[in-house]
Amino acid sequence: MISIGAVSHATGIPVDTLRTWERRYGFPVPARTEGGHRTYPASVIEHLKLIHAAIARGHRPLNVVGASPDTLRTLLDLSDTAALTPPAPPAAPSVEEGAPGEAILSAVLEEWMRATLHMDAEALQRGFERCWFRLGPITFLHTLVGPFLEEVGHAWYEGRIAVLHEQFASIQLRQFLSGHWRPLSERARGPRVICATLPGEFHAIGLHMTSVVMALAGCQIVFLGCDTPLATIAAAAAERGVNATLISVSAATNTAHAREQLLDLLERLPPDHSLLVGGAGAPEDIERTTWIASLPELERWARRVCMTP
Ligand code: B12
Repeated sequence: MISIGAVSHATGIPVDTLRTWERRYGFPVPARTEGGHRTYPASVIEHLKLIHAAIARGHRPLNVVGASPDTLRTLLDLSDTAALTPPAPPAAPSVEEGAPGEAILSAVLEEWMRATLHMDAEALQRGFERCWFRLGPITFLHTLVGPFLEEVGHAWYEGRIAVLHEQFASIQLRQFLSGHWRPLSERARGPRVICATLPGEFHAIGLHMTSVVMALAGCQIVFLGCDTPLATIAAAAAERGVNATLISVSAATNTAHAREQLLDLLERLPPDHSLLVGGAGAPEDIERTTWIASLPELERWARRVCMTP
């Protein structure tokens, strides 16, 4: 076990930064000596060096502090060998944090569609991971995941892919997104929020996307998933420390029917419990319910509640 000073010396990361990361991202977590001083296993040094290298290549601490050594190694490899997509037109912007250009987007979507058609899980996961780190989670969700699923839907409609490909892409995305929000949620210390869809609703990806946004802001996710009976949601909401419920309603759901279900749910929830709804089929004007129009708006809501003591 080594001291914080020794870790700082070996990695080049200032002591204050190590303390800030611990507070903000829950990593690195020290043991304490009898005198209360931080002490770390020697293995943390290699891990921190990988994080340091990722930040030096332009990745944001939010995205890399606490990522596993394997993920970081993959990321660094990819940063070094670049080549996100097949050769882009010379004037195309490179994929950096922020909104990527049209040419890059269509090349990425093409690459993901190819992996879907070949049912190549490894290539698809690698493609997701690379863009997640390069664009940052919110831009990744906003500019790539939605258009990808739309393209999957079109391709199926036009007979370019079969139902099994659509299912394959959807499972891969759910796996990828939950692989990211679960560790964030485990480290989070903000309010506990239930995430569910109403009975009869089987579209889960919107729910995983909202879970990513909330876990990133610091909320703890209580994931009940799709097609959840109202009684189950109400029972979870009555648990100690559960402050809010988020319901995702897809375009496939009839809005009037969702309204009836939500009114029924409201009757069953504790009086001081917050109910949030969103998604293309969500009703906008139910009393005592907060309708949220978009993922960036949800991010603002989550950051606000996480900052409220
Ligand atoms: C994958 C998929 C399925 C899978 C779902 C697998 C799974 N476990 O998730 C399966 C095969 C189960 C399925 C079934 C059906 N589907 Co479907 N499905 C899709 C597909 C391809 C992707 C859906 C998806 O995940 N979208 C991803 C996210 C990005 O979109 P989203 O859910 O709208 O969420 C976005 C926002 O609304 C927001 N959001 C979502 N929730 C929340 C919550 C909050 C609080 C906030 C702030 C934001 C937010 O976040 C996302 C960011 O943009 C779409 C095509 C498409 N273009 O979306 C069709 C689609 C949604 N399905 C459709 C239909 C019709 C059906 C079925 C009725 C088909 C049938 N005849 O059986 C059934 C209904 C099942 C049911 N009862 O729920 C239609 C709906 C059309 C419509 N307007 O009515 C679509 C659009 C396809 C189409 N073009 O026809 N489907």
